[in-house]
Amino acid sequence: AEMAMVCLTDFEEYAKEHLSKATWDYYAAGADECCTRDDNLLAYKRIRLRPRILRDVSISDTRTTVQGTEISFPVGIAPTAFHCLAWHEGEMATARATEAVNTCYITSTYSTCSVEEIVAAAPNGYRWFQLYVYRNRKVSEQIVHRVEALGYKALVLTVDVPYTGKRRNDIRNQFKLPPHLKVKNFDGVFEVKENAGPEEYGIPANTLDPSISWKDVYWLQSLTRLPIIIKGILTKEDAELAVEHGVQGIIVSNHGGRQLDGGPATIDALSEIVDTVQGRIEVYLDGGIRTGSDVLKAVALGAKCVFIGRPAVWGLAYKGEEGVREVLQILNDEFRLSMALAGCRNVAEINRNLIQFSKL
Ligand code: HOC
Repeated sequence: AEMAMVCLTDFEEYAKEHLSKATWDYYAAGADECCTRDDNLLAYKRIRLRPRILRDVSISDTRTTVQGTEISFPVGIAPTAFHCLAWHEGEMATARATEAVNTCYITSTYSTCSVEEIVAAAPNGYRWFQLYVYRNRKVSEQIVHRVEALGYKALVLTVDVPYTGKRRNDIRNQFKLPPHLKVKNFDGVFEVKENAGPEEYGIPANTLDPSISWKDVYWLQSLTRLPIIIKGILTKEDAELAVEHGVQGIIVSNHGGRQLDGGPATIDALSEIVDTVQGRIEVYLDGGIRTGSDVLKAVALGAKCVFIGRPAVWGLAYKGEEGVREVLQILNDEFRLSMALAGCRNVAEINRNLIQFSKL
């Protein structure tokens, strides 16, 4: 009999059983001892809620907005690489699922379908594009113009990969993108090094620019009129700099714990950032979301929206588009239920009063 999927970890179990070991290890990877990766989840379990009662929760509305666009609930898809490793239609399936559910899909630079294929697969989807800055700025420039012309609605500048984190199992497995898959967005653009180091995954090597700095935000602004959202901020100091540099949003992220091990869980870093930003720009978060009550806690602490990375990949591994839809649907159902049980009828009613600070 088919296994009934009840919660997100059911998809994790399925993916672990069905993906190749090297693929599973790549997606599961955290840096070094995986302290930060694991703390992303555990931190939610330390937070307790203060539910309100007798507030007529017969009708509940999970809709919200990001950058002025309505989405069905405050959960989108974080950028993760190489979706064709998990499902043959790869990012096209992810795009269709997010279009069907009406939420935001942040397409990874390292997609195994091109941005043109992704947009054609789900023409009405709401999408942002995750951007890295390359040593060869022309490469970044070209992709910015391409995604702008394709109707992407924001650029998510990822700033926490001056170098790739040390992921032990990837090194042991000598993980590489298999030869039948390509980083389609850059087909023919990068030279693929013959003997790329393990940290380069056999894909465009020697390309990310470790010298990027705040002035590159101005460079990016000079290229595009799209909103710029910085992904990878974990401190109030950098949040303030982001606001001062005129960006439109921040994603509090530690790259799923795959970069600096020992950094904070994102939910623990969120409050100082929200306090600093004071509503001047939107603050989002990714990392460790596994249940609807995790979403509720993050929104209560000031995240306008959260993004799921690995759970979407598990959904893909389970059943492609349908699997990703199921993951989002389960999370939506759980969020709606947690909201109601906490006495909130809509997202606007979720605030810090829901959090029991004496427990923190
Ligand atoms: C060329 C190296 O986001 C991950 C990716 C890291 C991208 C590095 C690519 O696996 O977390």
